[in-house]
Amino acid sequence: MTHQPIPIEVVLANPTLDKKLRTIAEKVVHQTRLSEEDGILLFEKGELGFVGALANHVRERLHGNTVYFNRNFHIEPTNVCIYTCNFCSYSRQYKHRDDGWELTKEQMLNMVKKYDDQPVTEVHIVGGVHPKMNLEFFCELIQDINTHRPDLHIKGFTAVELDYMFRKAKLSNEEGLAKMKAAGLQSLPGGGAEIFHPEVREKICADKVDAAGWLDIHATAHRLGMHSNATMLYGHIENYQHRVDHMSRLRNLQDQTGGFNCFIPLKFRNMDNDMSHVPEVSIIEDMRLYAISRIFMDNFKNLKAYWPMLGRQQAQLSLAFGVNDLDGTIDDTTKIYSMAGSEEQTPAMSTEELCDLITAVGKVPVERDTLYNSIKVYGEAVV
Ligand code: V47
Ligand code: SF4
Repeated sequence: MTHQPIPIEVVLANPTLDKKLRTIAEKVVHQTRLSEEDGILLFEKGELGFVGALANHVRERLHGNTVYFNRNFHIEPTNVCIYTCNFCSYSRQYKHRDDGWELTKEQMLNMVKKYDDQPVTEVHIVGGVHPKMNLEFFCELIQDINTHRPDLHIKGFTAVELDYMFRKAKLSNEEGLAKMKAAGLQSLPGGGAEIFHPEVREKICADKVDAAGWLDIHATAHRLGMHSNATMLYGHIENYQHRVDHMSRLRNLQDQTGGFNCFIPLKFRNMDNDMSHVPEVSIIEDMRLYAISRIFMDNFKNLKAYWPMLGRQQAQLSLAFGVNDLDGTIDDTTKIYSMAGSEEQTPAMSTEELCDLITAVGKVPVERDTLYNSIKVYGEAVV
């Protein structure tokens, strides 16, 4: 069974299709950029089947049947954090640091050495903002990893972590990033973006870097020849306007730099945090969000579903709603989602399992590197 969404021609042949939605569908066929109003209308009126058909059309034009995954592992240096984001289930304040963890450089290097015989291509390093883990500490860590295993792509540190490290070192974003690049940092992950709009940001993560600061760090990294990802934390107190505003700011920066590799919507999970009273959104809303972001973010080549957060089955379903990348860690020890209530309590999936999940819905798994160069095509889709 291929679970193919409705072809866009069938959608357009429906004589009762809403006039404004028809205009949007025609724009998608003609590859005309959607306005922010179009994006909001899709959230307000676009039914799952409709947005899925449009998103699948875009996905097939860009990627055919390919679904990417990569082999990486995560290092989380600490969960001690000076910030107090209300949605975070993972961090511990500095005064309660005995309840959290802080890894030494040696411990982190040993984690890298554990993968010496394995064909991983990337290490992803992200954690809390610890007041004592500074720029010098992380530059040394990156240098040591790079010396030990130069073929490993080092993707690390959200704009939130970098902003703090650079301010503490009294360096500009450009000076700080240049130092980290010289040490061996190659890409930035997409975390810390949350929702850019101040109406929401001030309520959920008031004390960390604001939208302008986040965007400036990514723009500067792109100028220095580095690539990065972008995320959006959705499904809490934001409304459709806030989502579209967020995606629009990212789309504008991508127009200027072309430095983003992918967009990763992150579903808010509500266990054990200060927003536990906020209900999680339904799977239908998740899939509509993926589809609309695929349609709206026309200059982002890749849309990633991060399965440890979404869950395996929903991640598989997302492949019919615009997603073309499952991240796909082989041994993911990340705690940020398991502590927030994701059903993936021990998020580890073998390459075989991941490929089966992809071929079962008629797609072709392709291992990629961090920059989306294909490494290996894994067989044909089961149709
Ligand atoms: O910025 C925190 C999110 C992000 C919760 O670039 C939560 O390849 C849901 O950005 N519910 C960090 N989400 C992780 C991240 C990431 C993950 C995987 C791949 C990449 C990449 C980046 O995690 C934070 C925040 O948006 N987060 N708490 C929560 N309760
Ligand atoms: Fe700290 Fe990141 Fe958690 Fe915010 S989301 S409290 S910055 S670890």
